[in-house]
Amino acid sequence: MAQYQASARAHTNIALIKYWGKKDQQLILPMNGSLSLTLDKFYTDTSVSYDKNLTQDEFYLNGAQKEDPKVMHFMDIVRQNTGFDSHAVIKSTNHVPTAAGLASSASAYAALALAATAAANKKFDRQKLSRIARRGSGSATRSIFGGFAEWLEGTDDQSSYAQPLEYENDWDIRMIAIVIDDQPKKVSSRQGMQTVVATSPFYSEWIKSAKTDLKNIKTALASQDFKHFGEIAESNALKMHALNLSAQPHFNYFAPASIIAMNIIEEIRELGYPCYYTMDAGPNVKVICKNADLSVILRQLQNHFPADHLLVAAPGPGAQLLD
Ligand code: 2P0
Repeated sequence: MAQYQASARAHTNIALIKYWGKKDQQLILPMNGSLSLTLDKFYTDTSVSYDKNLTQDEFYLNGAQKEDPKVMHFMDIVRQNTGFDSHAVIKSTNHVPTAAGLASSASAYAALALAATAAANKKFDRQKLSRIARRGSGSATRSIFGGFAEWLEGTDDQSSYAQPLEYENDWDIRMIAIVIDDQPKKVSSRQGMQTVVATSPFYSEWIKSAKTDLKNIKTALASQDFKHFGEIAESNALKMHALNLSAQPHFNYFAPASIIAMNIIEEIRELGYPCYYTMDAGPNVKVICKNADLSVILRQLQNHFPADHLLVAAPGPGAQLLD
């Protein structure tokens, strides 16, 4: 009897040029292209097992059964793409260090896209997998790929997908996640970006500026200009957060310690160690630096934050099937 079962692992990614707004809510088409780094430390393992006797999908997260309409909707999209219309038992485990607050829909939907299509005996190429993952969560589009990835904004379902950016460099890049808080965010990414698109008076300038940032950060990557690379990433993140401050109603993801962390990174930089921060839809601050400077930067940060709140990650691989 044929086995309709597969398991996959996908790693989370952190955007250095941010996605923050959709031009199509249903297809999840972004307003601008984005660029990210997939990380080795944080990932999701997901198994999918189709069973023709089931009348609906069953979803378990970290061992507990969940009612998650987004997952059910995503499985319908998978069924449209595979033509295989059984329901499934889905078991997902997030491998994120305790209390990191870094669990992400990026790794979740990238792993589910691969496991759910493979379990239906479909071997889709990465471009197609990236398009399917996009329908679950925008940032998942990029987690199909390892290392640096660019999500091409596209104009329709066919043309909006991620691709790897394979530039040679000797940076041996690292990302330090400074764990500030692991509480659930007050405003979800989905809601936050929608409010911003609808109300920020700066939104049209953001799109122009993000497009320029994307072009320039790729030039910096190609020319191995780490200083310029980091400066663009940091500035792009702050512009995204400025949108939130300018929305109606306004909101923000800063905790007091987020601001302290950003100021400390700027001070470490003034000591001569290149390091740059970014922040997403939560208070944790992520810092990029070269491995050669990592120990000095960590030592400086340890003067302000407990060592176990400083998590170091390196570039991680793309989504992969598990045995
Ligand atoms: C990003 N973020 O580019 C941006 C920057 C957070 C801040 O993508 O609505 O969970 O599911 O597409 O992907 C987080 O938002 O939102 C995100 P949906 P998603 O990584």
